[in-house]
Amino acid sequence: MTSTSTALDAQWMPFTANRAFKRAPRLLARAKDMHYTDVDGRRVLDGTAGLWCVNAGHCRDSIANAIAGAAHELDFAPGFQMGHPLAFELAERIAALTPGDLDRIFFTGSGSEAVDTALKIALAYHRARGEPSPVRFIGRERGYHGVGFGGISVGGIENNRRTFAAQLLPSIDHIRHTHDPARNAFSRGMPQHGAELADDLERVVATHNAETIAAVIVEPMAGSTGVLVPPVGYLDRLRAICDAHGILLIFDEVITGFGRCGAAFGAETVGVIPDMITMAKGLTNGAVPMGAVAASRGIHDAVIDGTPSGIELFHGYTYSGHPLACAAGIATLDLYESEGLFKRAASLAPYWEAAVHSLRDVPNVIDIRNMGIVAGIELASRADAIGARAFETFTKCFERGLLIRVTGDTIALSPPLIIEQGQIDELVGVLGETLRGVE
Ligand code: PXG
Ligand code: PLP
Repeated sequence: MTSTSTALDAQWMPFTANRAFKRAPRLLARAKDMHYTDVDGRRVLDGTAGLWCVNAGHCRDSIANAIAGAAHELDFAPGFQMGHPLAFELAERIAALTPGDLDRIFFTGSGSEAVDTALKIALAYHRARGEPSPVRFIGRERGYHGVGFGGISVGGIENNRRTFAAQLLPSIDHIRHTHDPARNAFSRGMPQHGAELADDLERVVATHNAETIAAVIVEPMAGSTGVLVPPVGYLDRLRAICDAHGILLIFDEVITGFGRCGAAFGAETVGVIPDMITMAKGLTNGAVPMGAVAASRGIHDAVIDGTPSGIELFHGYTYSGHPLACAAGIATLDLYESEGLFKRAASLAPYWEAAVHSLRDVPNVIDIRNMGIVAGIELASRADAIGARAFETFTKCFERGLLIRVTGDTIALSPPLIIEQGQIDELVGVLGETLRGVE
């Protein structure tokens, strides 16, 4: 006998309560623009852009056609010691969007792989410069950097680490997170208090000695942990401390990239240029898995020119620069440009901010945070049942035709950037009504 009697047994689902899901599944059948349709024909407004990735809305024809074209023309091309034009074209297109001189692009298959790649490039960079001692990585409490062993090691979400703690990377430390509800609750946009939390990096530097630290990795806006918006001045200060000590700064922009924060990258929104950016999700509008690392020219050249001959970086994935992903990426960047979606996100952000903050007086709401087209709505937890109130809200919203995402007791909203004002009203209206009916 199996534990469930349906055809759902074989798939071991990711980040899912498998038994509960299979007792009461939520199955999506189709999607178009701002909506999903489930297998029962229910139309669901997408308040989460899938999983923060479908920034241009679902099933866009130009992207679908580009993928189909590539599938007919060049299904796969080896990326090791071989290449194909689409990968070079997409790299150039990404390089044109990245800030500063972060214009050397390494392709991966996901955000997790992008993070592991960036960490490896950091080690390779210091080594290529004849400095073997910087090996330590510094992450941040509550950070999410995917699920590879590198990513969970620098990550700061305890649930993602606990089971695997015996085998995490050995030389890691974390700085403090920036969540400070006592001073910043219900901030609109970047909170005013907390720039000085960046000084926690000085504590870590003093503990370990700057010469042992290879890189610091943070999300400009921490999405997965429940939308933690950086305090004004915080990231500038982190940048300054890294510069003072020769430490590389990596921005993990898997969520904040591609318009989510009202510009191509979060780095541009906050006006701070890191040494590397990791990206994924919105790179292909979620249509084909793909991630990438943008490295500064200095990092790239140090590794490439520092190697006398032969392969300069012993790293890469079968699917690095996959033709279908490249075709999807190029078509996606075309759409972002032709529809001006990054600017659209920036100009819609004030309306979005006002709409989500209208939920302030709804029962159990203890904080609302926003940046670009992202919002975190934090609920008070039930005694001994962390996450239960938010999860009940999630299932009830779905029944009413709205997809939201919850993490702990925080509701995270990140709709496609094509959302109309009327749909923002609908999203916030359904969520507010639902919250009023959840004890
Ligand atoms: N870095 C960051 C900052 C992320 O947000 C990853 C790395 C990993 O990317 P991949 O493609 O390997 O999943 C992520 C992914 C959620 C949620 O609802 C967030 C992510 C993935 C799935 C769900 O918070 N972030
Ligand atoms: N495991 C085995 C046995 C492999 O041969 C390969 C790649 O050739 C991998 C894992 C890595 O797969 P990927 O390149 O898709 O990350």
